[in-house]
Amino acid sequence: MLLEGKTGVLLGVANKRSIAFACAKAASAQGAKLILTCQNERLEEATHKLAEALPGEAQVVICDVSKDESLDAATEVIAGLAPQLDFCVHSVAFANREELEGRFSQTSRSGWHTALDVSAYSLTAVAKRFAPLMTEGGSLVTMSYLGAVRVMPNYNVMGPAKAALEASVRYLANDYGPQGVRVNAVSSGPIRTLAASGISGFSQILDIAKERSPLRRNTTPEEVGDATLFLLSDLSRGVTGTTLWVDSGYHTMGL
Ligand code: IMJ
Repeated sequence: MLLEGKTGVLLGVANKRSIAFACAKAASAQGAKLILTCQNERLEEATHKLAEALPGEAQVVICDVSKDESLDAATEVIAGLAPQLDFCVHSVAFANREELEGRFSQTSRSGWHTALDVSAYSLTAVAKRFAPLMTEGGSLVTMSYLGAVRVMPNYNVMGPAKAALEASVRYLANDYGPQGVRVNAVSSGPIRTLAASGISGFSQILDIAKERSPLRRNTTPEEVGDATLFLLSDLSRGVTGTTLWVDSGYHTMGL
């Protein structure tokens, strides 16, 4: 029971296939008390159903990471639900659909703003509110992708967004380290989730990852959940400010 007696918040549980839900399952199975967030009231019931599917206790709180007022309200509710917070999984990203095709060089100012705001700034927005609740130390984990450091077809503005996210992990780790709050990212291999739906060429990307990665298989949500569990637990107490690759080793190959 690696997370016995601990309470954590998970942002980005959209459905059963979500990486955040795999993290929730892994954490819940290790005794954690969970708080799942959803963007608005419209998604509340579906999120409750997901919470009920977990082995342990899980509550639902509305939190739209693109709105300071929503983040403030959610923080207040969370502070009331738990005497203290121990961990948070940030598994949120969004870019306008039209930015995820064609040439990166054609990115619009508003497309850049939306992608960087929702996918990168939101980590800092969450950290500044939740870290003060982590009075006995804590662990914050976010999700990244190879597109942060290499060019991936159609990933476009999400590349700079994930690069900013990974840089933010380092700066947040430095800010919150003295109070025992660790901040890390998991860089997952491609997985067919809602965030990959309708992305042109995604099947080919999965095939290539499987063919060329050292482990010769695709990444599963369970693998990401278990690596995240490690980063959330005290097993990783000496680890902060880093990106952990969970991609069958794909990133290490030259060709
Ligand atoms: C997303 C776009 C292009 C290529 C992609 C992805 N590859 C992978 C993803 C190769 C693995 C999924 N990924 C890592 C993401 O970060 C996805 C972010 C995303 C997805 C959507 C789809 C629906 C939408 N906006 C989005 N914004 C961000 O409207």
